[in-house]
Amino acid sequence: MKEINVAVTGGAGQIAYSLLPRLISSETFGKDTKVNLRLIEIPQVVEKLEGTLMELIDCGFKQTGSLEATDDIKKGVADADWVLLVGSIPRGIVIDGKKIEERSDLLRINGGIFTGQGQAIGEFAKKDAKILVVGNPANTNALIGKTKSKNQDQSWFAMTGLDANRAKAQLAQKANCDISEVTNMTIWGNHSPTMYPDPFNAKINGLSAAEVINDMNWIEEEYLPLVQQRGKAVIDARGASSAASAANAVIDTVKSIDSPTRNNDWFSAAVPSDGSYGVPEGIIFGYPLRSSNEGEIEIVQGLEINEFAKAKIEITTEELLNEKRAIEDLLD
Ligand code: NAX
Repeated sequence: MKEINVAVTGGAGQIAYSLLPRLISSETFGKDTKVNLRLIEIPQVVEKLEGTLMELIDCGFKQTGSLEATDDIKKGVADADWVLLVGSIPRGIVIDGKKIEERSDLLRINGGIFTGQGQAIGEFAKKDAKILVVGNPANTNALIGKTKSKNQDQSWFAMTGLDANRAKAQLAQKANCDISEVTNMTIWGNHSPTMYPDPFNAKINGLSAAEVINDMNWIEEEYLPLVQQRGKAVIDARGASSAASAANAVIDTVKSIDSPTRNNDWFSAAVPSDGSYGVPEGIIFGYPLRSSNEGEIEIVQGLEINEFAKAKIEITTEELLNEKRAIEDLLD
């Protein structure tokens, strides 16, 4: 059997609880790969991971390798092939007597975390490690982590896969078709309510989804806000944020990155912008991506961006540039 080392921060959180069994079974890395798992938590919580480890042992998967828990990020990411940065400080938490409500405060607090994590990953994870940032604000956290890693050979991604799955599901419902018939979904930009889920380049049975649905009013007034605000709607209904669907999207994203993309399709994740589609370099931006047979990730080029899409992409670009300005000093 091959072996792979996977590090997960936020190991005691609710996404991790849904994610971890699926990581150490055959589901994510295949039947012939043993998964060595390192769970990383903050010192106040790390003891709880003993219980999680017991449950993971009790799953009895053949693909499970060594299991460890630590509050030392350097130890946790040492020799990691994949690092899943799920942990972060949520909005609403009280720190030094102050309730953290503002996105700018959240950016700075989490920015501090991703500074240290990026440095540790750059120094101690595998030379060609892949890193997926889930913890919010995911794109800007990834920007900080990548910058601080000072390691050009590692590949950083921020997760927009849950948004893409949500966007596909809504199109399938509206078109009354099977979700497998919906392909080529792109979430442009930020994992935030400014994201742009693209119904023009998405396809239903190979045709533009927007054309198949043929209802611009629905797209503008219902579809986009529904996908953009889906996270909040889940919190309002469930009293807790999306966890099972987020874990599922982590698995989807890792598999999409690790295996060649099917012909004529693509997947969605945020990567360092390279100027494609007029987006300035220096931010982590949601794009349509393909993974080649050799494991190279490329941004799909040449998609038509109409005036409607252009305006939406500008809004989410502007938000990411503003987020970057708010943490610019952390990028030194
Ligand atoms: P939880 O609050 O249940 O768990 C987070 C865990 O992270 C906690 O156990 C905490 O102790 C740990 N943690 C905090 N700082 C850490 C550090 N420095 N090192 C290691 N662990 C640390 O949150 P959960 O519901 O699991 O969500 C995790 C993150 O995912 C949140 O930031 C959330 O906003 C984000 N999400 C991102 C999504 C995406 O599509 N990109 C969707 C789902 C989710 O909202």
